[in-house]
This record gives sequence, structure tokens and C-alpha cells, in this order.
Amino acid sequence: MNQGTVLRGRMKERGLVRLMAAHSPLSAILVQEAGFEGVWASGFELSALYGLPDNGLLTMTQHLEMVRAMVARISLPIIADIDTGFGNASNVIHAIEEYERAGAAGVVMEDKTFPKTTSLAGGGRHDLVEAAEFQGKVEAAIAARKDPGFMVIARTEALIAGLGEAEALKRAKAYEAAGADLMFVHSKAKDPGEIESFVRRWDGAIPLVLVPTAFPEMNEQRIRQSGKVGMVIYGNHGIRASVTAMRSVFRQVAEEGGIHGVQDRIASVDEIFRLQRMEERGKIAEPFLRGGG
Ligand code: SPV
Ligand code: MG
Repeated sequence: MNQGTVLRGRMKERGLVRLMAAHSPLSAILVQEAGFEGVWASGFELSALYGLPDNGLLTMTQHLEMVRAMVARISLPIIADIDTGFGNASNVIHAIEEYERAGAAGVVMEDKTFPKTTSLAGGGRHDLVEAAEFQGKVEAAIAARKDPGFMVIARTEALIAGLGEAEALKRAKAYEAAGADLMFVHSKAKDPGEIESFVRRWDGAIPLVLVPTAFPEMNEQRIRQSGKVGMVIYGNHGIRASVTAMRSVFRQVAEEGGIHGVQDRIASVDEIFRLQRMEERGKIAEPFLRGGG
């Protein structure tokens, strides 16, 4: 079954599905083991992994390759963050074909101009394309998918760009009319009020998607209350957790002049072997190994 269909099924069952960000197959494995319903192949996380800002610097190929590598290691549905769709409707068609073929469950595409500015940065230029142009891109995505289960999630950055709630609602309705399966509305307001107000006024038929990074007090219990949100994405907690953990361990080793003090607070080598499924893979190859090879 198509992975998008799997995720749609989980959403129906649970009301709300939870996606955690990953930037590598290993982090995706950890997302799966933690019990989330899906993986968010975040552009922000992958950019950070390369030590670059999330401003459209990575290519589609780089992101797609990472999605392929994740798909090969987990069974959980993966929603790919394709930013602005890498260009116009023609680029979107190509991207959808590639991401669907790669095994993604769907994509999120946002209504910014290319190159976009990362959403959570203070200030920055947040220019949006005309709603009609973005409708064309959503329609192109829908037309390009082979399996109707593949999810096309439209994302408006109207609140991020400071254009106000009326514009955000207008755009969201336009993208729903273009055929989007879900509507992601992003906000970087420190208070959940902005998003909660949008959610209250949303009268569309498709579920909403939220990323509560800027307003963490909006937990799942609170998100569920409206009955209008089908997906919550934890956008960058994988890369942030890894930075905190690595920094702390690296500093301790540097300060203490050895690794003796960190042994008990990091994963064991055996644990990494387990995550690599080393034993299993060794057994698979064993009958075929001949001679000294
Ligand atoms: C990402 O994780 O790449 C996102 C979410 O698009 S955010 O960074 O909050 O814009
Ligand atoms: Mg992104």
C-alpha cells in the first residue's frame, strides 16, 4: 500500500498524526522507534546538518537522496519538505514524480518565492507568490502524482510574512480549492493566539497541519480540541537534540582529556550495532561468503 494511504488511514483512526523531524536515516530510525506516526524530512534540519542556512541553498537532489536513504531504512511514512517546489509548476511536476518514485508518503509545498527565507528567523524577506500562481503549483502536484494516496500538503506563509489572518484564510481556501489534501498554516508568533484564531475561523473541509515550534505550550491535547487539525509536525527537535547532546559530550571529553567520563551517558557501541542491524545483515550475507572475502 502507498505510504500516503497508510498515513491517511492513521489520521482517520487517531484524529491527529504526529510527525517528528529527521535529517538522516539514523534519526529517522529513532523517530520510528519512539512511536511517531510519520517522519518529517525537514529542509531546515538537512540544511543545518550541512551547516547551512535553510534559505534554498540545498538542491532538490541533496534532499531527495536523503529521503531515499530514509525510505530504505524505515517503514514509517515520510512527508518530504519540498520548500517552494524548486521553481514553477514545471519544476513541481518533476519534483512530485521524483519524490513519489523515491517512496515518500507526500510533500509539503509552501507559497513563498524562490529562494525562500527560513520561516522562524526574525525579520527576513518573506515574499509570497500570487495565490493564483500557487494554485497552479498545487494543481500541478495533484496532476503529477501517480497514486491518489500520495499527499499534497499546501502551506501558506501569509502569517509568517505578516500579511494577516484574512490573507492567510483567503489563501488557504484557494489552495483547498486547488485540490490540496491538507492545509499547513505556519506561524512564528510566540503566543499560540495567532494560530488558534486561524484555526477557529477555518471553515474549510480539509484538515490543518501545525508546527508548534514557536509556541510549544500548544501541546497535542490543546491541538486536538478544535477537531480541525489532522497533523502536527515537530519541525526541528531531532537536530536540536543532537546539537545539545554532541556539544555537551565533546566539551566534557575536551575538558577532561579523555573519554572516561562520558561512557555511561552516551549510547554504547553495541547500541549503534543494533541500530545498524549489523548482526541481521551479517547473517544474511554469511551463506554467500566464500574464501577469505
Ligand atoms: C522545516 O522543518 O524545514 C520547516 C518547518 O519547513 S520550519 O523550519 O519551522 O519552517
Ligand atoms: Mg522547511
